[in-house]
Amino acid sequence: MNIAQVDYDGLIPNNVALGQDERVKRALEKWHPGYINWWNDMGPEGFQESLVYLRTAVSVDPKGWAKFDYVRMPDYRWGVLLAPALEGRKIPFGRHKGEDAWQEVPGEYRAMLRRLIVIQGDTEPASVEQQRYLGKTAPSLYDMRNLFQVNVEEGRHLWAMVYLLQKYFGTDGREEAEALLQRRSGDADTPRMLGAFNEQTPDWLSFFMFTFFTDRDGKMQLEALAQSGFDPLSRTCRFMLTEEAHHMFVGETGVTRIIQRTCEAMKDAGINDPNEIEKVRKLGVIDLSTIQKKANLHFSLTLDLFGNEISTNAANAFHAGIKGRYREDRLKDDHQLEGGTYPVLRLIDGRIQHEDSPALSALNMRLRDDYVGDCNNGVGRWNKVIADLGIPFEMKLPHVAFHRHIGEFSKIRADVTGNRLSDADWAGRRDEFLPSDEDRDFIESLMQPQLEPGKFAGWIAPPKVGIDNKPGEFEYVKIA
Ligand code: BYC
Repeated sequence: MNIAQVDYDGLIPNNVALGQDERVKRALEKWHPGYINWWNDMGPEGFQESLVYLRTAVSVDPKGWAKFDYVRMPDYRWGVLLAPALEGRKIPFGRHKGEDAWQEVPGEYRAMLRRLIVIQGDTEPASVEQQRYLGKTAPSLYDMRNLFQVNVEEGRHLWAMVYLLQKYFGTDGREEAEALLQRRSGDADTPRMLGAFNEQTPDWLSFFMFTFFTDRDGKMQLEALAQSGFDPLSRTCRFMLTEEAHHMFVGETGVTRIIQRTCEAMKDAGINDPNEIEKVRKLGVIDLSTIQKKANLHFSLTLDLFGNEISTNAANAFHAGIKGRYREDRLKDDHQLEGGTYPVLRLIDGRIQHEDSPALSALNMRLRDDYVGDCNNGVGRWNKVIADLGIPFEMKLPHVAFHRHIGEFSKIRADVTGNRLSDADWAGRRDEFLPSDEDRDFIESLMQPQLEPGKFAGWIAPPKVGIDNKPGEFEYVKIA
């Protein structure tokens, strides 16, 4: 079998020779109806009969893996796709460094691996649940199509993790696969596992911020898991990363187009001062300081996804060869980190300061620092658009101690520059930093659907190019 090609003959498209693996094939076929029920209940509301111009993977070859066509979302061919095996691959880090990569789950690491796979799997359907009402307020058919593309691919990422659970974890894998369909984002009794995945995504600015910030955590975590000594996980994550790139494109260009539209409208109206919020809002665009507040919210919620500053879980996972660092294979050190240290920002005697910590225990922070660097590059690109349009405003990431719910800084209140605040000061100033009810109402008032092909809502600029190089008037969604 040619691993690069995907077999579309059976119920479940795959490039893992599922036809020759009766046990797993049957388990996945049994899971399939529950998945479709979940999609119908919790997937995009209101557009399930519409024809959406979606890409589907036909190969895992990085060049030309996707084909585009009109599909009804429930008919999307969700499947199991792994990047090709690298011949002779070795475990790249930790105490087993240099040994052959595992093709089966090593018994002593079974629980740890299962937990990481379940957590990763849990985020995927959660994001679909969070975004399920957005189709109704899409600013264009182009954006609606991108939302649905992201949604079906998050669905496929769930399949990716469920395949690993069903194939490698026996009865408990099957139970976990079932539970992934039972939990619900934001549910009081059966919430999703990580905090940020229980928050709402009430409007399109939030959606773009989520795909910019939270999908970027997805990228970092998948890069770290793609290094895993457990080869099926590594191969799964490597293919997921090719899909993830589009999600971040959606976030980055979405926010950029909003910023661009705001700055253009300000220029046209002769408003140069970004603090003239009411005047800017009267133009029907989102003022830059409200965009900054949304960025503050989504960045801080996403930082929580990196776990605690000092983490034995992270140390154990690295030591075991299960979860590496961001792009471990490009780093130049001993890949074992047993003696080294890493500077971690901590709360010491009430003050926020760096402390050298054992490198193994600091791995969550190392990944988070890489993440912050990656976010800053994106923010730099937003700022270039603002500067090119001549508006004196700079977007900034807030301090990592700002508005945290996990880790050291969850115990304190801090402003966006990292100055500690009393509870009373925080209560008084919160709306300076985070979207207020009034901000939310204003954004909501703009969320009117624009469903005419080639047209865009007034608060967002059109994209530079279409999806699959389609022209501006292209009907990305044929609404049923
Ligand atoms: N919320 O040792 P610690 C994506 C728990 S996004 C709730 O610091 P660790 C996507 C923790 O479970 C990427 N609980 O944790 C994006 C632990 O509990 P137990 C998703 C939390 O393990 C957009 C305890 O606190 N993938 O793909 O070092 C759309 C001690 O914590 C949280 C992954 O995250 C939290 N935020 O780090 C769609 C990769 N943080 O076990 C998709 C897999 C910590 O002691 N997951 N806790 O009861 C991991 O690598 C790690 O589990 C974490 C946490 C980095 C999340």
